[in-house]
Amino acid sequence: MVKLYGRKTSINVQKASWALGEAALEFEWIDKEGTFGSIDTPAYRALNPQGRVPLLDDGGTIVRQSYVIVRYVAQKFGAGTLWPEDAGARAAADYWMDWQAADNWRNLVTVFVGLVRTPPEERDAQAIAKSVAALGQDFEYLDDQLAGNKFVTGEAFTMGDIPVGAAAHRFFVLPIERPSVPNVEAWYERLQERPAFRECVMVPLP
Ligand SMILES: N[C@@H](CCC(=O)N[C@@H](CS)C(=O)NCC(=O)O)C(=O)O
Repeated sequence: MVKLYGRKTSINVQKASWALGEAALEFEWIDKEGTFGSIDTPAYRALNPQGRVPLLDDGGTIVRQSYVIVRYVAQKFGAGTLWPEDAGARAAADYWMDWQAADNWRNLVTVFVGLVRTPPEERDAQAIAKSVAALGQDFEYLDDQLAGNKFVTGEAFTMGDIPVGAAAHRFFVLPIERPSVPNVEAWYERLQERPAFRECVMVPLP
């Protein structure tokens, strides 16, 4: 059976578990209820010397890095749905995955770490405010994409929705000012109709 390592409160683990849930795959979830650093053991470091989660073990095939896991699960267990077969359609899904990883992530992580992980007296208010503004712009950009689209690449849910959907959940639950993004809100509500999104992503902030 496929094994997923990592605590459910990690956004990177959320992407992996949500992908597995969308593929309707039964899997063993190791350290689901863990906390930061809980998997810092020699046995785990033998699987991932970086000591990071998530990690997927598919019958001895070890897959690391959340976006790689999403793609692996999509291709192996969700071909034709999560993983668009057409190269152009797949590039569109890849675009939104890479946009989230390369552009949106740095804004989200600055706000998340600043407001959730940093005690108030140690916060860099200026850096947080700058990233809150940039994050708002990110979601305005996504809002334009979602005008007339049910999901990020069109009518159907694909792997392209997964990293952006996990980021959107954090965007909506963080205590920040947000611009008006009605298309993102409608899509976020559509995501909430999906059991795997509710179970894997809509968990309280750590
Ligand atoms: N680029 C990696 C980042 C992995 C990462 O930073 N994971 C964090 C959790 S979000 C981690 O393992 N932190 C240590 C811990 O949770 O114990 C990925 O996308 O998988």
